[in-house]
Amino acid sequence: MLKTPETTTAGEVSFAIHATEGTARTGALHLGRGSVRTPAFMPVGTAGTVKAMYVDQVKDLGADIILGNTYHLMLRPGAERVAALGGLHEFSRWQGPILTDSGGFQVMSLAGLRKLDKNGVTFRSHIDGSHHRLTPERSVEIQTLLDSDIIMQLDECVRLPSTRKDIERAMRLSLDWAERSKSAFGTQPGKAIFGIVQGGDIPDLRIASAEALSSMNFPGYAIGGLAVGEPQAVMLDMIETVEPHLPREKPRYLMGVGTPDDLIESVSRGIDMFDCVMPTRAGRHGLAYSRFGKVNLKNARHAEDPRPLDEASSCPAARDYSRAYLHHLTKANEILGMMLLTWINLAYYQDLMAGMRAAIAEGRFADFKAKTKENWARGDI
Ligand code: PRF
Repeated sequence: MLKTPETTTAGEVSFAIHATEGTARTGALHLGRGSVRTPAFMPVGTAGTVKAMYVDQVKDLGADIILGNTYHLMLRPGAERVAALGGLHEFSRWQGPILTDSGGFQVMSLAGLRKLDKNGVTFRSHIDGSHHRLTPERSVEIQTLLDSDIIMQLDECVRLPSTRKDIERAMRLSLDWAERSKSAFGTQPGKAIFGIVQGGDIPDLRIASAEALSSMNFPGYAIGGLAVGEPQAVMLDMIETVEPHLPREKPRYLMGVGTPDDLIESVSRGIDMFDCVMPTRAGRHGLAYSRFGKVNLKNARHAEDPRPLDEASSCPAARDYSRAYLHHLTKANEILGMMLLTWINLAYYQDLMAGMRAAIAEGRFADFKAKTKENWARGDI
């Protein structure tokens, strides 16, 4: 375990590693708007809201930072409108740091009729079919208008499996866009821009991407292009491949990941930040994440069960309501069912991160990981 703090500074932004165990690290990313304890899970607030949650609830769960999406917010209500209304923090009442994704990934998964060229991507809105264009510069401009605290470079993510040719082309394009994004960002005190490693499931392309980005000296690095169709083992292999080629004194963010098991395995391999729709989306579909693994509240076995989901949870919704009631709300498609399960799931995710942070700080992460996985394997009782 490393005890000497390592700190890097970029403007007013700094990242301090407080302790390590193997490749796992715990520390804090300091931004103008506040600090993010790492490893961190960022709840997804795509359209300026973490769906079915009040901002105070999100904060009280221990989330230090949330995520917003360039793609959704540029289409509705529009970045200029959000800026005129005081920025995304003022608009949504979330006062802590916000990381915004750059839009390219959402264009690829949501927009209609996309056309990619070396300068950007043109697409049609999934909402009303209107035409829009994102370039690296425009993406940074939108994220700046939103008043984002961590801006992501525009990149191109290819789904897996793909050919080496397609993966390499997207990786090289993303490197070019990394430079353009960084120039467009300039210097913004208290804020950061992250570069994104691409390269699919091909080790030498991953390494080339990580090394080229490292030489651009970003305040933080994301690993993109994973959890896009490949098995978990491949994703973990790619993290292991990339990790030694990223500066250890900078934060690393694994984009769009994942299950609780993905989080614990990725933290083991040196990841500091995550975001994923899983806990919030699952909560709106009757699924709960818990100490015992994933529980489907729609299942008829819960219909007459008076017990709470988990009497030992930190979340009142998991302790105070019966499984039978959660089952009923879910079956009846009630709004409260979505609210309670989203709350339960985000609480579980935040508690898992807090557990990992404490375990790394105290040199017992290996034990924490083994026990947590044992509980998941034992399943719901
Ligand atoms: N790039 C960006 N956002 C993303 C991804 C990516 O590769 C992923 C892949 N898991 C999720 N979100 N910009």
